[in-house]
Formats: sequence, structure tokens, C-alpha cells
Amino acid sequence: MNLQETIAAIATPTGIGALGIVRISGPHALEIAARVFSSPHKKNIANLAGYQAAYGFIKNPETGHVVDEVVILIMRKPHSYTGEDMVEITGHGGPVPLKSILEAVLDGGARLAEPGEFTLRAFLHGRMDLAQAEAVQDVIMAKTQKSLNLALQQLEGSVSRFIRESRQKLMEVLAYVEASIDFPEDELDGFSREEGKIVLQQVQEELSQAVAASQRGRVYREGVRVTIVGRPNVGKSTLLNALLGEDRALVTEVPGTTRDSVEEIINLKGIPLRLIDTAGLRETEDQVEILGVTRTRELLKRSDLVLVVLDVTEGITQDDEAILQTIPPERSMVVVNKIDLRKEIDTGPLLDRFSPDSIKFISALEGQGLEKVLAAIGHKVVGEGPAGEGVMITNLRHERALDGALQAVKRSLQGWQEGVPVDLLAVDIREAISSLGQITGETVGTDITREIFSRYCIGK
Ligand SMILES: Nc1nc2c(ncn2[C@@H]2O[C@H](COP(=O)(O)OP(=O)(O)OP(=O)(O)O)[C@@H](O)[C@H]2O)c(=O)[nH]1
Ligand SMILES: [Mg+2]
Repeated sequence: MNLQETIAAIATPTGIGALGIVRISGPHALEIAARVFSSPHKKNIANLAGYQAAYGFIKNPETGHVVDEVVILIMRKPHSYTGEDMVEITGHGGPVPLKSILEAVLDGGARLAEPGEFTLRAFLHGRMDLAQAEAVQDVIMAKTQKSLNLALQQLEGSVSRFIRESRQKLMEVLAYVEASIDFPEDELDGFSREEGKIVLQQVQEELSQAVAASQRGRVYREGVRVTIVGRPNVGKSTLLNALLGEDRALVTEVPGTTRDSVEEIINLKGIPLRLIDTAGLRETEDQVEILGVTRTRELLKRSDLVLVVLDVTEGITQDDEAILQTIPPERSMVVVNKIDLRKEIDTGPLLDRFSPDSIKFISALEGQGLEKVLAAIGHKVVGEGPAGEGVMITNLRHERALDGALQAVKRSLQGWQEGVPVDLLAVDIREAISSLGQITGETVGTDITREIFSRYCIGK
């Protein structure tokens, strides 16, 4: 990527809105903007200070035609999102005017930006580190208030600070270790072997807490897929509707009503829950139903959690048994439905595979027991209570790097205790430092950064 090139893109979604924005960034941003912009008051945008705006028209430099009436905002390096000279042109929010503005800007000398290239440039110019840059996309994609809060904290630098502090401590220990390789006999100032060990233990403790919390963090960022399965007519669609609070899926007394899966997202205390109602599972000759059943089996594989619905009036039938055999008990809950009709069934046959906590009795029709089902889902996916203190890692890439660092710190600590030669300790400590640096971007290759930003929106 050539930072000498000036890039441009439409930054607002395609569709109809009041306003839309075309962004330009790079060394020639102002020049290009001046080429396409004309002010009725003869304002020269080259003379505007940063964060000043002007009203006028965009003309295509090749055809000379006016393409939209706009307000143009100037940002001068380094005080801009990318750290480069930037111009934002706010035009009317329709696809044709915005495309025409973009075309004028490209004809004026800019190149079309790649996905995430504005944020990539912000990272390359040191406006933010990699963890912060990744948070930008998380803010945009946030599914609940809780996921938004976590993304904003990361954008503000909470993850970066935690990583830098741990890295700093490891660097101090490494400096001590390296000095004692060079001067084995000397008393090294300010640091003893014992102190080095204490610092390593402290870092190990902090990293393992962060790794432990990260699974929970990821649930808030990405959400969880909960698939509702069971025989036909046990009340799966009624359960989906009850949890959603609206009549989304068709419900009838005819078995085999749901033919294709139905998906909806609900917000469970900040956890985005993707609920999937499926076609009832049974042996069938009906071609459409067979497709539905095949699809349900596929969905099962991709679920974080499976709710198996049983009908209390029918007990556990052979078909139920067959379904219960195909699902992973550690990722499942049994929901016994229709308790308004009858209270009990013999759960004995379930108990060798499911703990009593994973079996819930409900009436989807009358709304009984739903709170308990939701609480149990929350408990299963994020464990006890709300997020504790300390940093919350939400990103799988970060989680892996953090775990890599933790394992390296553990090895060095063990070596330290066993009195292995200091040059070997240095190897593990360096690895831990490098692993942490991948999160903030100090030690990450361009292929990985490219991969990360390629998933971004164009214009961000
Ligand atoms: N009494 C009672 N009836 C229920 C309850 N839940 C569902 N039903 C009834 O059971 C029948 C089937 O409900 P659905 O929700 O369509 O069942 P399903 O599991 O989605 O069925 P398929 O889509 O055919 O697989 C309907 O007549 C519902 O009104 C309940 O808690 N109590
Ligand atoms: Mg159904």
C-alpha cells in the first residue's frame, strides 16, 4: 500500500437517507477537493484551517457538470482520523448523488479506498494501535449496549493499556535477565532474582484472569447461537415467539408446521442471543420436510447452545430419545413444555446425561418458566454474575495471543524456579513480549494487518 496515494470512498451506507458522506484522505486530499469544489462565495478551501467547513457545489472536473450541492469539511494532518490531510464532503444521501461525487473525486486524482483503508492508515500513522483499530469495527457492529460499551472501552485504550503494562513489566524482567547473562557475578541494581520472580508471578496472574474472562467477552461481542429442536408439535415455535415477545413463527396444531428455520436476535442482559426455531425432527417421506430436517441437523453443528423441547403430555418418546442422542449434552438444555396441561414426567432417563439444572419445565403458551430458561442460558454462556473488574478481552485473535503469552510466562516461571540457565529464561520472556505485541500491533506482520482490515467496511 502506497501512503503517497490519496484515497476516497463513500462512508455512509447505500440506500436513501437525508445526508451521505464521501471521504478523502492523503497528501493531495485538499488539492483534489479544491479541483472538484466550487464556492458561490469564492471561498478557497486551500485557505481554510482544520475543522472549518464551506458550502458549495461539486463539479465533475472532466465534464464540468454540477453533481451535488454540498458542505465540505477540512481536517489537516495530523489532527484527523487517519492522521493525514482529510476532506469530508457531505452531500444528499442518495446512491446517485454520492456516486457522482465519488466519481468526480476519483476523476480529480484520488484512488478508490480499499475496505478499512482509512483505519489502516490511522494505525500506520500511530493514531491508534491495532487493538484500538479493531475496536472501531466492533463499535460499528455492536449488537447490544453491552457489546458497544466493551468496544468503546477498547477503542479508548483499555485493552491496549493492560497489554502495554504487562509488556513493560516483562521487559524489565528481560532487561534484568539479559544483564545477568552478560555480568553473571554482579549485583544488578534495583532488581534481584527474587524480585524478578515476583513480577513474573504477578504478570502470570493478570494474564490468566484476562484469558479466563475473554470467553465471556467474546460472547458479548459475537453473541451466541441458540437452536431450538425437538419433535414436531412439541411447541418449539411457540417457545421462540414467547421468548421474542411477538408472533414471529407460525404455530398450528398440525405437526410439521415449521418447514424452514426462523432466526431472531434477542438481547439477554447485553448478550446478543440468536434464537433459531427449526423444523421438527422425525422420520418422514415428505420431501419438503426432509429438507427441513437435514437443515436442522446442519444448524445443530453450528450452535453454541441447543434447547431440546419435550412435550410433557407425551413423556419421553422414542423419537425424543433419538434426538437426545444426537445432541452434545454439555452444550444443551432440556425444556419440558406444556406444563399447563400436566405437571410431571419421569426425568429419570435424562439424568445420566443432563444435570437437573439443565432440565427446565415451562409452558410456552402461558409464559411460565421462561425467566428460568433465560437465566440458565445466561449462566451457561457467561457464567456467574456480571463482568468483574479488570479488562475484558472480546476478540478471538487477542485471546489467542494472550494465551500464547501466558503459556510462555508459565514456562519461564517454571524455569526460574528450577534454576535453568538465564539465557533459556530470556527465550520464553521474549516470546511472551512478542505475543502481547501482536495484540497492539507492535509485532504483527503486514499479512495479518491486511487480513484484519479487509473485513472492514469501505470508507472506514
Ligand atoms: N397447552 C399448551 N399447548 C402448547 C404449548 N406450547 C405449544 N402448544 C401448542 O402445541 C401446538 C404446536 O405448537 P408449535 O409451536 O407449532 O410446535 P412446533 O414444535 O413448532 O411444531 P412443528 O413446527 O410442527 O415442528 C400448537 O397447537 C400450540 O398452541 C404449551 O405450553 N401449552
Ligand atoms: Mg414450529
